[in-house]
Amino acid sequence: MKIINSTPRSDGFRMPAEWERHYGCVMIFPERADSWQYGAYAARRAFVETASAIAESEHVTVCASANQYENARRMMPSHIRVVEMSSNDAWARDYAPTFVTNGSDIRGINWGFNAWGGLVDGLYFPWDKDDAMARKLCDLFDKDMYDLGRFILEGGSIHVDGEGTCITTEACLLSAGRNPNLSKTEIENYLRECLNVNKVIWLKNGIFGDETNEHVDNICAFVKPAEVVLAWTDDTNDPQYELSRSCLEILERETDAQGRRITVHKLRLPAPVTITEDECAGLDTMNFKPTRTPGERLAASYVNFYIANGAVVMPFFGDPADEPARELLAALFPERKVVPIAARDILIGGGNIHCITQQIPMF
Ligand code: KQY
Repeated sequence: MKIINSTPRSDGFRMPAEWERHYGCVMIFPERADSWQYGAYAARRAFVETASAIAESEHVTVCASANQYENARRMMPSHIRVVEMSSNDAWARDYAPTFVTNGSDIRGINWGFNAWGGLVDGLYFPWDKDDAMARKLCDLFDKDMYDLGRFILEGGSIHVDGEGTCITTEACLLSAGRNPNLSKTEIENYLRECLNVNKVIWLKNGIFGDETNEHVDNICAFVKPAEVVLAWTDDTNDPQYELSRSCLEILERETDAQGRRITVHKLRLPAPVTITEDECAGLDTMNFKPTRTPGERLAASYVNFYIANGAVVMPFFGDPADEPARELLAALFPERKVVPIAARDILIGGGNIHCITQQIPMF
């Protein structure tokens, strides 16, 4: 594995859209007991279901710590590769490499990672093992790497259409805990150079209460060029209403990098999902403080799905909105099977299906 000092743009590499053909997917086996209730046992089952659904149409590699390697190997079906690799938690979207392609080979980007805000408003300390994963994964897949360790970015904070457009949120990328010394223009220039995009659409916010500082992958995702799904509520009393409405206004007046107007499909949210007393009781404390409080609203959204070669793997919350959400995604992805996963145990960790997966483009 070589470290490359130029940029993807200057070398003719670009980040492909998630629906472009994959070689596979990376995931990380959940373990830490202050993220995953009751020792992560139920979360592990949801991870296994997710990995199994994805592995029907692409290679899946699951990274597990030395402590959990044996459990992961036992729980994951045998056609899923399990490798020992240390991490601080299980969010492959955010610290596995972002891969870029030139059409015949791929390279990884290693962004800096500081647990969603470092010592300003990060979610845990330390995060060094997470931060080292992109490099290890580039080595594992024998792919060269652009080292952007100086620039803090998580994979969940960007979405691209593969045709020159990136969507992100100001709440996350301009947050005080990431790159406080860079202006919005400088941050946008990193995205242009590294993802090889010509247009960045800046939404203001994401999902209410999303502890990642409102990653875009929970509120809005491309489903094809010039078409997105947007997490939506019709309840004007819900604090989410204004956040989603502002995104809609921005998307309706924007064009993409090719000058096309953007079609927005509203993907209606479940009723607010809150964590129960019993679930909180199953979480270890962190620095003598609880990591969640009973009644706290979790950032549930159907937008947090993963597009595999043959499937769209989406979260279900046991809500009446589950089925309409499945139907909308099925209509938008007619050539893929939509696979729902009961995702409450992933949500309690603070993210969802998209957050625990990272695609590897075909090479
Ligand atoms: O949503 C994500 N991309 C990660 C959330 C991390 C939460 C840590 N508790």
